Amino acid sequence: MLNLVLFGPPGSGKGTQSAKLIEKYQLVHLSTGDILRAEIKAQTPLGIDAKTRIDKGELVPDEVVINMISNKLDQNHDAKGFIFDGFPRTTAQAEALDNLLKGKGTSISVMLALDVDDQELINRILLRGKDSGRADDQDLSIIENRIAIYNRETAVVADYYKAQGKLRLIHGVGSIDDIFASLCSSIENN
Ligand code: B4P
Repeated sequence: MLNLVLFGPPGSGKGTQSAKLIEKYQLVHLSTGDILRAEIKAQTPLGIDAKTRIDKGELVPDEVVINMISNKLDQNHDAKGFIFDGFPRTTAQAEALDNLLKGKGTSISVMLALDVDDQELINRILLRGKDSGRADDQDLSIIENRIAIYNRETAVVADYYKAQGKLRLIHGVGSIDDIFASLCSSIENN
């Protein structure tokens, strides 16, 4: 199985590149951001609680997202592989993911980490905020909070995969197609 973690700060291109990777490698896409937004739209109790956190740029509790991913893995027995987009975002989530995959006799193949400077992240997210309708995309202080939380709690997850020899750093500024080509070359030379 090909199991990819697509990693990077908010606005680094995870969702954008996931769409292209899924098409090329026929993987099942598991985006915790997308799943949470679907829960918010459906106004489930989980979604109502998640919205208060997401709108402030905070992370949703580990146990909530770990359960979501566990359910999605169970629903996709026949997958050729998975692309984890926006998950794991903490070391506890990374450890839980390793255990879930181990229970299914598989593991993460590689972590692809998109590297983008903060000002570019802010510009991209504000631009998307003009039509995304996402409250967390429209306010500079919320975007800065998301980036600060990334630096404080999420960036360290790269070290977790580095220790396993699975981290690949990808320059994430430039054309979407050029970045996609770098991602594919990292996957195929893995
Ligand atoms: P996510 O949905 O994961 O949102 P994101 O970090 O903003 O990344 P996204 O994938 O959407 O953006 P992309 O970089 O593709 O998370 C949202 C929130 O949900 C989190 O803040 C958190 O509260 C919660 N959450 C999610 N997962 C969680 C977890 N595991 N644990 C706890 N909480 C969790 O694209 C950004 C923009 O850049 C787009 O408009 C795109 O068009 C543009 N872009 C992309 N590539 C570009 C390029 N090369 N050049 C120019 N623009 C580009």
